[in-house]
Amino acid sequence: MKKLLEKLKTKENLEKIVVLTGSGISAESGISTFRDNDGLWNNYNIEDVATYSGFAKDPEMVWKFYDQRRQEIQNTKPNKGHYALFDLETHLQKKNKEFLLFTQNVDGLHYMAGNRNIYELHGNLWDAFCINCKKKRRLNDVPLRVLPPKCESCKNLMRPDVVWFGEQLPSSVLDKGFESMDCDILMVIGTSLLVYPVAYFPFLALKNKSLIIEINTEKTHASDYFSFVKGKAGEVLPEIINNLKEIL
Ligand code: BJW
Ligand code: ZN
Repeated sequence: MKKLLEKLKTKENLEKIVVLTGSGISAESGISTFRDNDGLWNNYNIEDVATYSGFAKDPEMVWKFYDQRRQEIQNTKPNKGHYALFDLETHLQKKNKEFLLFTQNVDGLHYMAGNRNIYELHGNLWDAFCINCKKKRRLNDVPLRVLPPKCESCKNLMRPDVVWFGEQLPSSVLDKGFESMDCDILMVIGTSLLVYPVAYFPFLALKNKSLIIEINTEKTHASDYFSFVKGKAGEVLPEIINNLKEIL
């Protein structure tokens, strides 16, 4: 941390700050990550619940998995890490500088914290769409009354609007992500950087000579290339962002 704060003091003319978050930022809100010891992928088989073929085999079981996660998330709130990012966006807006927040999270907590310039790379747990006519629906009922939910228009099966393994990310969001890596600072928060194509983002920013601040409770495979700060997002982000605001 000390090293990073020293480095920040030498920076000037910073105009564009980009943030990439993963499930670690929501851990302090009580939401499970995927690959930590108590993570979701230790308790569920990815093939069964996070691929289209798993869904096609047993839609009811997959919907139960997502409905249970929505039930867990409905009682959670953003934490200090989320609010620090809201503070940063508000500050940059006042200064007429650019702020973009890319998240792999599907929990919607960045919206709840107040951030607005958000790009959801892996979808959102509260949205569903019809596998036939693609009509979208916001899922307000928790738990859902009918499982699996059916399309109001064509009566076909709905699916969660999340990105499963083997599926393309929404192209407008992914393209925006790739083009935004020409930033002055990229903050990479609470992600293992094990899932592609998002895991390429920081390496693109590195190529573009951005300062990359990685915040994580553990080093990742990429930490040695970045300015790594070890700690919980909710604990270290407020301090980093307060220091950043002084130079922005
Ligand atoms: C804290 C903390 C605290 C804890 N503070 N930190 C090579 C190149 C390109 C692609 C591939 C490739 N090899 C394989 C692929 C394909 C695949 C992939 O990447 N697989 C890898 C596992 C190897 N990728 C895909 O399939 C993607 N699509 C794609 O590539 O399309 C192109 C294509 C399609 C078809 C044919 C050919 C090409 C889609 C990926 C979709 C991922 N979906 C999920 C599920 C979403 C829905 C749901 O939630 O159920 O997204 S998987 C899961 O992982 C979820 C997350 O968004 C994602 C990332 O996880 P995250 O957030 O990083 O969590 P963890 O648990 O891994 O890490 C948490 C971190 O937080 C840890 O580091 C902790 O230390 C830290 N932490 N507490 C700070 N308090
Ligand atoms: Zn339909």
